[in-house]
Amino acid sequence: MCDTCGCGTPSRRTIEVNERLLASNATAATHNRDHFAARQIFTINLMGAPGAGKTALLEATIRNWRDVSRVSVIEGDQATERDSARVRAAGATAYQVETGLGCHLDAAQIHRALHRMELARGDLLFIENVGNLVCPALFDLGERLRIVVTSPTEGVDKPLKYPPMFRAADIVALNKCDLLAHLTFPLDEWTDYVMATNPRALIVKTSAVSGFGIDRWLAEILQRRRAFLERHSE
Ligand SMILES: Nc1nc2c(ncn2[C@@H]2O[C@H](COP(=O)(O)OP(=O)(O)OP(=O)(O)O)[C@@H](O)[C@H]2O)c(=O)[nH]1
Ligand SMILES: [Mg+2]
Repeated sequence: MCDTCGCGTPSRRTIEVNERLLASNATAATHNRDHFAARQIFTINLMGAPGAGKTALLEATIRNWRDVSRVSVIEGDQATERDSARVRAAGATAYQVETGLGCHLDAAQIHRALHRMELARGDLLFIENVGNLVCPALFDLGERLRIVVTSPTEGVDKPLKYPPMFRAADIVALNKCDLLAHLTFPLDEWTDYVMATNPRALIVKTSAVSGFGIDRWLAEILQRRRAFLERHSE
């Protein structure tokens, strides 16, 4: 059972504790969002199941983004610095949060990370959440954009089985599209499930391995960052 996000038995006490937890998280998230706005740091919360290709997409993004701004990454995993090492090798500044038993990142962890890493004005900041299709959807981190990375090997039914995660998404990236030719994955059906769960989500198809869709992926991020910078310029 997960003690920190309340996916265990919902007794009255558990519900009260969870409400307090989420209220305190919301306060910390607002503080983070103000911090990012004051420094013109466009922040993206990247969520998705373990192995969907979050880090692989980050590596492709960092390699193709260099001239636009610096890219910084906060990596969340239960253990190891492996993903931080990968994004550093691709050219980003990275800070690793090891959550131990925790199944998601929360706004207080992001706040602590902000004060320990060297963020610069105008950075593009990615937060790669702990691989998990459940708990990260509940925790606002103060980000401006929420992206769910998913892949056809996870099966067609994930938007129906994990609606809070897909509902939280501004963008749903269907990664590993290079594998579509080898799998039985009814793309139209999956698209219908995403749209039924969250009609406002934008679907972007990518392959971090072949490079398919990366230009579109970058353009969508660039466009949203530009709008954010216009709103928060002095
Ligand atoms: N064929 C194919 N493989 C991919 C693609 N993207 C990632 N992979 C592979 O999928 C595996 C998992 O990729 P990661 O980037 O580590 O996935 P992740 O979502 O960051 O995983 P966690 O951080 O553990 O949650 C690796 O073996 C990648 O090489 C893709 O577009 N196509
Ligand atoms: Mg990863």
